Amino acid sequence: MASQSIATLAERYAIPGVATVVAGNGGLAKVVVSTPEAIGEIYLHGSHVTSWKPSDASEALYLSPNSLFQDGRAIRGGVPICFPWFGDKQGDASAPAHGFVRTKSWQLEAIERTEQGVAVTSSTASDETTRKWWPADFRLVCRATFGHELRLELTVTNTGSSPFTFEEALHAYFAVSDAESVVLRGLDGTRYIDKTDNRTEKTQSGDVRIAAETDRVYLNTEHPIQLVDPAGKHQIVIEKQNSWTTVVWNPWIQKSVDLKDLGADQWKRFVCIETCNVVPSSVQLDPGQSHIMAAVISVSDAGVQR
Ligand code: TA6
Repeated sequence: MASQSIATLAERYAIPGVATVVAGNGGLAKVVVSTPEAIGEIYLHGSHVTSWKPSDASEALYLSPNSLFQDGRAIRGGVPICFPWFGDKQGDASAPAHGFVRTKSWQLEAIERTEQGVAVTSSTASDETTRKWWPADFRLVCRATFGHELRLELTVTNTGSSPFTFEEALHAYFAVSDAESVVLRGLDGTRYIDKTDNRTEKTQSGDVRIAAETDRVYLNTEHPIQLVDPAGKHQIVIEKQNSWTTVVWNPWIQKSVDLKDLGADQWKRFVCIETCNVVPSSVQLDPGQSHIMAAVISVSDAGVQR
């Protein structure tokens, strides 16, 4: 299907005074939502949420000031969608990191007012380009609901005639005042793969703090995560559904410099907490089957326990 023009999208899907479609950075189409409960935005490039700010709290998501907004490149920050693999593709160094849907242009399907907020639904599917990288036939639907909470639902459907196994992640960048001062609660005693230490498997002791490059896959956990940012007087809770792994990432100083769409000192401004199903918790779908993974994010600026 030809990509839908921004004016046509706005005419067809906008809700006057609530949500519309505009040209965002790089001229990419984005849906902007503004209600008494929250403001937010999502690009059709990658179905990429780049902002969510409930009316009674500060912006919850980090967006790099150096992010690119162009075909073939992922937006740095917000909530990239990783599918059908996470990180580098096993056995193919030429394949795009984190799969290929975060750089595809998704189709806008609906903008609806619901009890939970304004729901923006977009979709993408396998085509001749994706089949070059991954032979399966699939359809993805992303439903992002902007309200007092940010609710993200990713539905994967096997539209082919053979089973397939995939990884998926809502690779969320959460805004913090200083990554070194935040505390992540909810993973005490959980086993994790430490990707900064030759993928050694370890056990989390107590709260997670960022004191160096941090890149961990927490295993067999559906536990909610509380991100406490005492310096910013900010607290974020991430609840998960149908997700059995949680990734925590911060690039620290050198990687922040090396990543040109991040830049020096940007590592201080975010912590990634990723609702996901990655190895060893990949998901298998038989033909016709669907799987829904969800993250429900809430934020409060008051009463942060130190
Ligand atoms: O989620 C952690 C991670 O896999 C890190 O290893 C790092 O590569 C990060 O994702 C960012 O990946 P990207 O391809 O967006 O630069």
